[in-house]
Amino acid sequence: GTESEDFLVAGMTCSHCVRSVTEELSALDGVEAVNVDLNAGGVSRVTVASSSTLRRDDVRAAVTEAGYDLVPAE
Ligand code: 9UX
Repeated sequence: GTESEDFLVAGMTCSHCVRSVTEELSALDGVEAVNVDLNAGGVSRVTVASSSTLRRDDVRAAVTEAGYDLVPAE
């Protein structure tokens, strides 16, 4: 089934940032939906719904590719 997982991403400040991160994460295997709760200039919560288990390294790589920083797990 589909499960959602939250990640924290720093550095996003506008809707274009949101789109970049969403597009990169959407390209990962099994990802069905991405939601970004934008906190401009701060840390934004990114929720990823996936039908397969997400690997944190893959998520980090996608966020980095988009130009932002995955915040270490809480
Ligand atoms: Mo524009 Mo959002 O450079 O960082 S994409 S503000």
